[in-house]
Amino acid sequence: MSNRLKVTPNDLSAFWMPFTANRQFKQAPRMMVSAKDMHYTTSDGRKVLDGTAGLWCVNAGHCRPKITEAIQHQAAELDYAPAFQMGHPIVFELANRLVDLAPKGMDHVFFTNSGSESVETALKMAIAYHRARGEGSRTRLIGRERGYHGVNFGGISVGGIVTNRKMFGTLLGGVDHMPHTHLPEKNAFTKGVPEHGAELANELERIVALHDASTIAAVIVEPVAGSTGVILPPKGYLQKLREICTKHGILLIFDEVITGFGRLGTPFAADYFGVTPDIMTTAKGVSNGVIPMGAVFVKKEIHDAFMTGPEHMIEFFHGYTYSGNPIACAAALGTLDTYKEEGLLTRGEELAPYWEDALHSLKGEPNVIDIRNIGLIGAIELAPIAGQPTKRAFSAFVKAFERGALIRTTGDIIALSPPLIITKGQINELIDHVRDVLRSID
Ligand code: PXG
Ligand code: PLP
Repeated sequence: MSNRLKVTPNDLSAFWMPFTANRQFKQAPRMMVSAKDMHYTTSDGRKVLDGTAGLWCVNAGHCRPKITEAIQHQAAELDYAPAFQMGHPIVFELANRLVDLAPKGMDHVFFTNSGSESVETALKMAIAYHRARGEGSRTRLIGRERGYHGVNFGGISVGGIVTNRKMFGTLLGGVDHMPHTHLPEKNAFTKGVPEHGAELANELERIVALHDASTIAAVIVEPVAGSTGVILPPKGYLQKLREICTKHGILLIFDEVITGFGRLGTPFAADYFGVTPDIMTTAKGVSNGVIPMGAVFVKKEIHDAFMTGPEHMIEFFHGYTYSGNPIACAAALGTLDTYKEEGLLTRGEELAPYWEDALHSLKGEPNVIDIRNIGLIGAIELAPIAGQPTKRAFSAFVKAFERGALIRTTGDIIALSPPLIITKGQINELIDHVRDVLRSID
């Protein structure tokens, strides 16, 4: 066992790594072998401060005892039960706990195993909901430029990241996109939610006028876009989207895969902005990233629209072998217990002002052209090296890792999203690492 943990394998070829420059990585691998709270330990025995909560998911920090124990206990008690036409107690317990935490009116939850699956589930639910109500013409889906909704076909179709779409053919038909809300010329270096750009929500009215509301099922947006480099909604923008959707009978889906479970200092972004969607997709923080899990929250009216027809009939022909897997449920319950005991779902609110000041202290460092923040999310946008986009930020990522901090880069943007247990001292440490790195790279 210890051998397996400590040694870097000498053949890395079999594993085709996701979203990775495989050939480059395999020449100089970066390997984590253990983790505790705010730190990873690398295969060469170095401690690395986790500035990204893994991939925006380890909100309670690493290897937390409640979660570990819950998984161990469940694995020995009930490892798996069929998900279709069968149940087991803790999946119902978890659903109740989640619904209690969710914005008012989101009374039902459907389990998946990832954010991508949550998105597919939500899109299918939206189309099927309208059909169940006798409005089968509502099939169009509206996403947004620069949106990230996972990697499955529905998600990349409504998504707006060109590299994630262009290799994969014609995608889903009947999809349109609103413009993104990144306006650096007006909003650069804004602290928190930007002032300018709420009027971009009116683009939805233009799209509705073009296609007619009777053909549109749903609009899906990330309340705060994470993966594309942290794009915030301008003041009033989400409220406007909500109003337009309500006016035209279009469902509003918030993709809260990143913003869910405390990232903004509230349980969900819906709470932060005071805007309740009709469907909310989550994953990541629901189980602290420890066991794959996703959860789609829906309003009662949507759920109830399916509960018609003969009672012996399946109401929604959709689900995954691992929907509500018992060990994933145990991990999620252990996670919710940890969040509750330590007040983690609102800790970001207390820390946000400190986080904001620390991040914005990087203004003026070499190549920094914008800094954005909200809750415990931060982004530092760098000017690209001429003709070599992404290279500067990637050098920063590698340098930071070598120095002892895990950061994340997308394009030429550094994104930070530490576990919600981070201390002020560790915030300083993380920002100091970034500062030193920015001063040391080309
Ligand atoms: N929706 C949103 C808003 C996401 O951020 C997904 C869906 C897909 O979730 P899964 O579990 O299928 O990966 C995501 C995932 C990054 C990064 O570094 C972001 C994600 C995943 C991996 C890396 O920005 N977001
Ligand atoms: N492919 C095949 C051949 C299957 O039998 C199944 C499930 O039974 C799936 C895909 C879907 O797998 P999952 O339910 O884990 O998404």
